[in-house]
Amino acid sequence: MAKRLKDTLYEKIMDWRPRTERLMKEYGNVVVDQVTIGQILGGMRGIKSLVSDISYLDPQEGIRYRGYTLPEVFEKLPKAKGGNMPLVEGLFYLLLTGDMPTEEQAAEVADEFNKRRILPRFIYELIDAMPCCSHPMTIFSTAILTLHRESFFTKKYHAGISKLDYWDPTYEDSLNLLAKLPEIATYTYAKLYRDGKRIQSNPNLDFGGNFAHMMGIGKPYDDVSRMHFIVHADHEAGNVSAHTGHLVASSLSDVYLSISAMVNGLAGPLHGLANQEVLRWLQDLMDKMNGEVPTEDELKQFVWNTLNSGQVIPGFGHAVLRKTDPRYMLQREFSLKNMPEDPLFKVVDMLYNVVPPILLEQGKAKNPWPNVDAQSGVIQWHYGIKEYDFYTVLFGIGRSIGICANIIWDRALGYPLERPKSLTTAILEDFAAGKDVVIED
Ligand code: CMX
Repeated sequence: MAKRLKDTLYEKIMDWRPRTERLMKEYGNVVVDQVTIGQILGGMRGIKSLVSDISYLDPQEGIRYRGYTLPEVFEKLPKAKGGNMPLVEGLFYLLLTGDMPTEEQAAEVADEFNKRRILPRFIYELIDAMPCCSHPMTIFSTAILTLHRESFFTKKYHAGISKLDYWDPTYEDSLNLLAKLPEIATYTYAKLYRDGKRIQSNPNLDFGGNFAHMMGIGKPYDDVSRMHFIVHADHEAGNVSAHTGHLVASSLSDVYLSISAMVNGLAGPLHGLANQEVLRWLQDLMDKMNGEVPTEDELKQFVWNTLNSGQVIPGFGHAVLRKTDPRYMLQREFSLKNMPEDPLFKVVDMLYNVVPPILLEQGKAKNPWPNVDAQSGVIQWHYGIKEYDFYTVLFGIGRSIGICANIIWDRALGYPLERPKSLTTAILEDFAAGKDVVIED
């Protein structure tokens, strides 16, 4: 019988620890990067100051999960029975261990999720008690936060656990939380948009399949869900959601507190909420066109009108990527295969040609190409989820998988409290004037 995931993880941790310990002890003074005033005032773009082994983002190539490109991840992960997309459970195994799982190993994660998926009653009551106009991301974050009282890590910490063992209850909390996210999300959806009519989960289905089942949407929405959760799982450590999760966890806040905070970061329109913004923007266009697919000239004019009114084009641009996002391309391929005649998809595909030259002509965006959010919402819309406020919750489920893997490894490698140093504008002006500024560490 294959080794249990937790045992495999423990061995990996024991192998990895000497590497970071040696880097810290013997090479702690080696210079990796220098920081400019432009970077300090410019949102810390490009400063190499974080570490994550779960994923790495190359500006030209896009994301790699544990060294694998996204097409490789989709090709090599075990597939769901009766579906064409990989199992989300297998992805979690890969992110956590760095090993491509067998079917048996993915099934072990499925079994773990299954045992832990039942929500405490107070979460249903909490969701029921939220004001009706609450944004689904607010409900999602609040539900996760409220689960904090279940934290195994917090109990162990108060009982006096060794620092070397922090990863273990963090692993347990992570599995407990991830297993519950589809139920939290679908109950929120039912409460907000389906008069509370929910569909009970089916323990015989995988993570993505069960999510589709609870949303009440038939095939191939199970594959859509798997694809959606996998492409959104991680994007290295510096983006707002990943960084927030890591930062909050660095104070030894447990996974519930950290993931709730990361969800709040994801809820901003420049980050995860962009998928909702894309649909809002497209609907505005379709309203103006009385539901007709616009001509290319009409589309160009609409894009320019948005830019000239001082707004960004949602779903385009990226802080790190400098090419079309492979997450966009994967979803585009799916759309071309499964919904080529969808009018909204046709508009999205026209935008792929229309927007980049306009952004280049405008000359501001460093990356004129589409990102993941330009394509994800239109697929959800096609399969009947028209309440686009909900889209970022789906992003949040996927992103939680990667951030939990990151936090478990943060604990395993004993990464400390994050605490960069801030300066004042006057100090920056002294640097700019070439003064001899001395700042004690
Ligand atoms: N439309 C219009 N202008 C854009 C733009 C876009 N899609 N993308 C960048 N720009 C502008 C910026 O607003 C900035 O303008 P100012 O100089 O007036 O402030 C200028 O171009 C330079 O920005 P940048 O260095 O290219 O991009 P940033 O790293 O500052 O920001 C991002 C990256 C994603 C916030 C930005 O491209 C954007 O606002 N895109 C639209 C929102 C979006 O799709 N976000 C989702 C990103 C993926 C995700 O995290 O989910």
